[in-house]
Amino acid sequence: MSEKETEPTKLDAIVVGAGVAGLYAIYRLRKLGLKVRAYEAGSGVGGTWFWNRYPGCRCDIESMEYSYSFSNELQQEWRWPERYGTQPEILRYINHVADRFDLRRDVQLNTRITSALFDSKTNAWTIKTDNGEVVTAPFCIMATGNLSTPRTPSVPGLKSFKGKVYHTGLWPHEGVDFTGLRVGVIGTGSSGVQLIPHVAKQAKHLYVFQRTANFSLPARNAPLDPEKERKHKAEYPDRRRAAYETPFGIAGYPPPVKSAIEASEEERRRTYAAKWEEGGSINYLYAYTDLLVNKTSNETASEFVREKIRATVKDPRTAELLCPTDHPIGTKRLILDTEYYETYNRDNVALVDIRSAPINEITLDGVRTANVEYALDVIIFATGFDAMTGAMKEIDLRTDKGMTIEEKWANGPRTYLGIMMAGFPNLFMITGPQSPGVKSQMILSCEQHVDWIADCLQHLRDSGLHRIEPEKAAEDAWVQHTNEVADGTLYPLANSWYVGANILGKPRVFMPYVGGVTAYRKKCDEVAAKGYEGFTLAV
Ligand code: N01
Repeated sequence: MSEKETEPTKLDAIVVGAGVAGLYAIYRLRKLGLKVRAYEAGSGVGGTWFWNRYPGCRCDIESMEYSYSFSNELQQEWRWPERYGTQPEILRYINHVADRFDLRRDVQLNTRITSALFDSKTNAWTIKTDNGEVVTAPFCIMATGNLSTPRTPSVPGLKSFKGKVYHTGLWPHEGVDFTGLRVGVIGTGSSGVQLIPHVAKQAKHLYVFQRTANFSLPARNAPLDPEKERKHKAEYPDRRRAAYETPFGIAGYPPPVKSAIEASEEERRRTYAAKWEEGGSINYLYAYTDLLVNKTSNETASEFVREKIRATVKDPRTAELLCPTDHPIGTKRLILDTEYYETYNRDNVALVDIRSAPINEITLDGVRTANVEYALDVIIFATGFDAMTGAMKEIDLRTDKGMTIEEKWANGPRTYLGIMMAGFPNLFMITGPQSPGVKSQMILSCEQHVDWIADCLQHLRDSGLHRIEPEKAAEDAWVQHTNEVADGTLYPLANSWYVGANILGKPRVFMPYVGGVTAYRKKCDEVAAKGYEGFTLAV
């Protein structure tokens, strides 16, 4: 045993991850006077915005909303140049927050947590890092992110490819120049759709290997209108409060008032056309009350987008392949793009349908489908993440009572409120499965969870308590409620990462809570107000 291991670092709270959630956790827990430290695998802070540096990476929620609300000075001072933040801009913002609030001194970079063990005699978590450090604290907070475990499918022959291979979620810091190269992109989710127009402008030839077509809407990105910014800033505190009263935690879109089938065909077309011109995914889904619960209604919104695709893409066969037919619009993350469909009108871009002729192998020279071998210099995997559960399952997370995360989540995640799990005392998750996280404005949800956790830790301290754990019955009821809410919507119809469909062998369970931010926060607040109802608290 090294000296380091015999003398563990002692903290009041361990935070795993220094993205948006982890940084705010440091800020908030420090205010309680706790000794806290975040351990971060990356060489910088920023989480998802640190890793996802592919060309075209940009947020799909407007900048004025997608930002921290905890400091009015911060939200007044910071200037977003565009309607939607680019990855470099958002990363610059997160770094600014880390500096402005002096958070870096409690962040340890280049450090991956490999294991976490709870000792029920001391009520403490002990974590080990990949550089051999041992750290112990009564509380451990997983700020590990929902889309932080990139996955490359195991295609036969991948190792034999003599060109370069990239994943959008692990993009090289120095960037990549595609000039003169033959590039293949596998995957057409949000990452692929954002990346493809940029690569197309540089590459000699681009092949897009599409298994499933996705719906995408024009982002209509533009420089931020100074008058809009001024008005938004004047109303910021009210707008932040209003956001909590909306299903997705985003204020500013007028809530829908009627069903799509109550509207005439002409009225619907006018409505969808106006939303299409305005840009914004929530905006589009807000056209009518029932787009995410009624298939007939949804089909009107889906077909409108398909018509736009057919009108944009000149080659009718390509256009038809790009029209999604296997899921209702909005049941997968609705993508925002800039010139995605237009890109297929370029002479140097070809769409390859790998649904009808799958990729059989990767060869020395490129990708071989059932029909053709495509010669390539570069392959980019835009194939997504082991979402929502992947990051925590990568850690050897267990208790001295023999509970492991592997077993706990063997048939899909089980949590109480997406914040804690029965059998894992004193372990908190920020935007864990069965919370609205990924179905909301993420920063708002991170702040809500961190605030709830901080209030909980304060309550424990004030009450002389040292241990908190959900009751199994409360967890079971929450899991059941989450499933029932999802089953009342169209979401489970899609083969999305929300149900783990992108990971071979992952149990098909709908993971986010889709009852809306308003109902969810009310529930969390009620639970706390009733003395942490559904939790067992102990000395
Ligand atoms: O990943 P995805 P992503 N062979 O899982 C395909 C957020 N995000 O990185 O649908 C061939 O959505 C797969 O095909 P299929 C956002 O929440 C936000 O794009 O499984 N293809 C699909 O086309 C988003 O939803 C922004 O048939 C394979 C693609 O790869 C989430 O991150 C930007 C395959 C994966 O799509 C994930 O997005 C970027 C295989 N073996 C990301 N395996 C913003 O705008 C997978 N695919 C904020």
